Amino acid sequence: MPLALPRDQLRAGHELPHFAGLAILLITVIGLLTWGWQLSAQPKPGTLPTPNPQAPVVTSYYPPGGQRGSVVEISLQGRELADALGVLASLPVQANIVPDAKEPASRCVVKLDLPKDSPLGVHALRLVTRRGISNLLPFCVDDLPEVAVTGNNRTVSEAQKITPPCVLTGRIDAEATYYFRVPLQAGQRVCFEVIARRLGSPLDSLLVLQDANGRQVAFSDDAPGLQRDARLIYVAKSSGEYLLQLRDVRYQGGGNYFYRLRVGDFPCATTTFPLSVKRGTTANITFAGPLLDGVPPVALQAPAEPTVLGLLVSPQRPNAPPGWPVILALSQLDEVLEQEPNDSPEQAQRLAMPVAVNGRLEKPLDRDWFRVPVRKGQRMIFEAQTWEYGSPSAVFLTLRDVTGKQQLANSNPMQDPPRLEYNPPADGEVFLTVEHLQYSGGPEETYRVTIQTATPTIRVEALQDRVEVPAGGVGICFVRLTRTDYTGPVRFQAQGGPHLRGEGVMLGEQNVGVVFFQAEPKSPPGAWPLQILAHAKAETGEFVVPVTMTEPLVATFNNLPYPPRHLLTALAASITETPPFLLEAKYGTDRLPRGQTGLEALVRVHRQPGFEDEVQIFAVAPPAAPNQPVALAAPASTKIARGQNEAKLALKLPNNLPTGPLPIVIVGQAKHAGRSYQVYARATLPEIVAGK
Ligand SMILES: [Ca+2]
Ligand SMILES: [Ca+2]
Ligand SMILES: [Ca+2]
Repeated sequence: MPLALPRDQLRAGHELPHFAGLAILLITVIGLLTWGWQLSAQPKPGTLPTPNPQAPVVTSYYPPGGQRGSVVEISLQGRELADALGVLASLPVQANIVPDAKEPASRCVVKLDLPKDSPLGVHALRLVTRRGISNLLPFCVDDLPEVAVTGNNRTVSEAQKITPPCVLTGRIDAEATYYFRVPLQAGQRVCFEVIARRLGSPLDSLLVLQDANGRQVAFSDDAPGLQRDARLIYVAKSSGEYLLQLRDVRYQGGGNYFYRLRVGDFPCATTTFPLSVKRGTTANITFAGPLLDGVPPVALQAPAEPTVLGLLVSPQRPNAPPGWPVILALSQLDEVLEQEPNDSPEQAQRLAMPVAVNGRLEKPLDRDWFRVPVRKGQRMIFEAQTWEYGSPSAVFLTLRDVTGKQQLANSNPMQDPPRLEYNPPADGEVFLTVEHLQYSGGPEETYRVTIQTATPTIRVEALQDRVEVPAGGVGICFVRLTRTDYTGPVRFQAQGGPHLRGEGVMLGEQNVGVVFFQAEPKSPPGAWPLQILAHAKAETGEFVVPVTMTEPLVATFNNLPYPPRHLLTALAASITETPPFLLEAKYGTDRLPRGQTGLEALVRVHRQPGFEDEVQIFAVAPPAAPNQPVALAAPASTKIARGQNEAKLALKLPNNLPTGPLPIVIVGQAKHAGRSYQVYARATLPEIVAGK
């Protein structure tokens, strides 16, 4: 369908170089002007900066999914949605944005053309405008035909008739139960699988199946491994019309309680098996979970890029509907499979080091024994991963010496992940056993245990999921570092598309810092996947860790404990139109002795012709981290008066800052021609140094 506006200008999409499996296509739509919102208040030191006031924010959208090979029309509501350029997606799609004729700032429709070969699963969409990029919108791509739920099916007599295979899409109101009639033949197998929590919906689904006589024959609240989504599997005892009920477990509901309910005879994987493969290798992947009969292994080549953390893999029988995909993790370790029988020390499987062993607690009371070489004084880490990979297993690890005497066990059974640290008193071997904490077992009770010597590692979390940089200006991202046996410096290198670069440094005592971004002048507005890598140098050599955005992603997915692993690195960068002013800050010194609490910055504004307005200036510091207080002891603000070009900003620092670049950013806010602007100052950070 052609676009509705007269000045529509379609530009060929920027097909970007293949980048972490992401590709984007931008299609330009010129919309209407919109009014900015109010200037935000000065944030407290230690809180995240206020978002770019001109960036689009999507507060609701529907539907959150579609069938591949079709065009899906997604209605978006929010603010600053006008002047959209397109969509940044974690899968190759084409998007047309149709602004609402009456309220272009708060409503639009995204027409998403999903290619037939789109990978199934939960993907990420963001709306891109000339002035910023939106929050991440989780979006499902499925293969099953879609059936919209009428919403009137709230009584048995109004039950909606459905014919498998299909996926039902709808929303749940508070206090409501929804009914469906499903004709089944005797012996027919059917699975009902809700995708709601796993898509970021707050719905805690519950399913009940009744036979034609009104007798309950199956029930599911929280299916193992599905993070409170319901899934039930039933083989019909007699032919007839069955009745399915769907509701929230606490009868809650509302506009964002959306769900997708897959119905059919498809495989129901909970994890891949193995759970992880080594980067750059080829592997044959099988699955763990119910209804996997006849599912062939999937051969794949694991990408080598460190920013790809997981791959979506669907279990599928030939000529049958695909099961919902599970996420295969990627690792740097050799991944081996357990070899049964391994139920006794005599049968213990010998493992080389370092390694990750992938196993299953196949039957109740299964115990898996492994024999691991150790060296005196070489500290070892044994860590089990289950829940974050989708496995329902609660794992109990023990370590025994060769005489069978227990040395260690994970004493806190709910520790996530279960972990043992062992300092071998002599060269030799130890026995590792893996058991189920509740002695249960089954084909879906998979686990992965990594066994390695304690080596320096870091984990870096971005405290925001997107970075916006005006053409010719700067942007920022706060990052938090968790160090394990590493006290050296960490250097950040970031890239978002062809015109945007970022860098930052944290020294040995610092655990929170800033990555600064710059966009070339005259860069076109648009958005790109953002890759931030942390480089660290240990005695054992340099290592590189991708920066993840776990906390923002957990929030996006409505506090889902384990948001999709493959989206943990789905950060985004956007280049926005040049604002009417840019800022530059010069600190009074390059090197600041630790303990000195006063610091001054001179802030200059570079005004575009026609911009004379006052600019409010203030400083922002990231939240506190271990060993590192908030870098501002008091709020700091000033203003550059109308027609003036500079002002001094006095900063008060705590006296116990760790050495390294001072993690402070200076922000300016102004209103101009009815719009609110927020601009970060270009600056070289002074370095806190020990002594005088
Ligand atoms: Ca549930
Ligand atoms: Ca086993
Ligand atoms: Ca065993």
